[in-house]
Amino acid sequence: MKALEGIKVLDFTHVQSGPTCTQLLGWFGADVIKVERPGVGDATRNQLVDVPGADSLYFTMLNHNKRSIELNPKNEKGKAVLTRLVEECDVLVENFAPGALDRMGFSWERIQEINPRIIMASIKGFGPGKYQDCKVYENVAQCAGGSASTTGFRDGPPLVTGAQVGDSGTGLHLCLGIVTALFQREKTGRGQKVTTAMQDSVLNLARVKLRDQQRLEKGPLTEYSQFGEGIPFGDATPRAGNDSGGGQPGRILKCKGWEQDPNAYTYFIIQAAIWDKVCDVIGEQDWKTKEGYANPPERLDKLNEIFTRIENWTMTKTKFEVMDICNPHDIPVGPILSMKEISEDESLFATGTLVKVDHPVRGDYISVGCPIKFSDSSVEVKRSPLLGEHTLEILSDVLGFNGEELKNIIASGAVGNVN
Ligand code: CAO
Repeated sequence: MKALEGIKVLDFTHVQSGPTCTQLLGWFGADVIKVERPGVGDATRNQLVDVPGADSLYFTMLNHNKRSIELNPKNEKGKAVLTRLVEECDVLVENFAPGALDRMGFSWERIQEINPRIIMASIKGFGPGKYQDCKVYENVAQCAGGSASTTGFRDGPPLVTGAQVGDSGTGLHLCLGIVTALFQREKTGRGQKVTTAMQDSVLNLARVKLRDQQRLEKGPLTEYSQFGEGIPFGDATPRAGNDSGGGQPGRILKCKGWEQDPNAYTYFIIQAAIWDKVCDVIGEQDWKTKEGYANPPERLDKLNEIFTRIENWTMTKTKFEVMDICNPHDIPVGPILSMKEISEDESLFATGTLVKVDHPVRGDYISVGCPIKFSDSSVEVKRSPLLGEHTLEILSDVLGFNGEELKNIIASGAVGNVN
């Protein structure tokens, strides 16, 4: 059995944020019906193309476990089909620019009128306010949500991160909102509107930096390297380089081979509880008792010296040797893994976190599977649909159109070319 078996999702999403959400619902067992513009489809099908003629990895990796119907709701017959889909589905998910769904004639009021049990879930860039009408992409959200201003080094510009906290992060938030609303519907019988703004989701993920903003009003942030270096703080949470956010000194240090390999680095944390072990490992036993080194607060102005010494040691080991030596002592370290190393990690394939998927046009490719594991709900990763691959079966099997009615819908051009 799959957790969301029996739940039908009208997936009106495109690009990354919305598809991340509906892909999760598909993995959880919902029947996800992706509505795409006839002949065009989700723009990502043709973005960053690596195999000419095939759907891009951008699309295939975000649209597993979905069926695709081509449908233009701006056409009269298309409107009728979309109305039937709204009647039939439990959830509608969309991430159009603000106002686009209303312009199609499907406002929240109209959708509720058609199906009072439906949950309508939307992603927008910003919540209500002066930016509510803006179109927003990943990096804009990272900047507006406080991530960029707190990422990077103090003496460099703000940085965006590789993890797609704006798009995929918002999709995750929305997915949680949807299953929560489904849970509430079990008791009330009513649907509701669920909205997530990308700015809000990024801010939620950057909440420790808002914590620091308020701490800063009470005094300097002593765990930031900047404090130990005697550099005064401004009035906003600064960028902290690779300092650890939890208050324990930590840095990224070079490992053996760093001169050739851009990822020959390890993260290294020196918690108070394992200080003696760190001293043993690097051969500085006297630091355990030496004045200025023995106690954490005394070490704050010596972190550059201490980490340089630790790095002299890590540079004699590979990042994996550092892990092997430090882990038995509970010294928190972590190798900086490249995407190449990750994509070749058999243990990730064994858990289903990485999966090999076959695709009729592009052939085999690697994708990230469901990162959430259930003990009593199986997750099967299926390939993404071709554009309009399921138009006919959705029209007939899900919506019950047949005979003349079906012919008229197809002839109207509302559903693209149906073979
Ligand atoms: N048939 C016919 N028309 C369709 C259609 C279909 N199946 N699906 C969408 N359209 C139309 C929309 O109705 C809209 O038309 P109007 O503007 O004339 O009303 C048009 O396609 C464009 O939609 P859009 O404005 O959403 O798309 P865009 O490419 O211009 O903008 C994006 C993309 C992502 C910036 C915008 O959708 C947005 O801000 N979304 C919310 C935030 C978000 O999710 N951002 C993350 C994107 S991932 O980085």
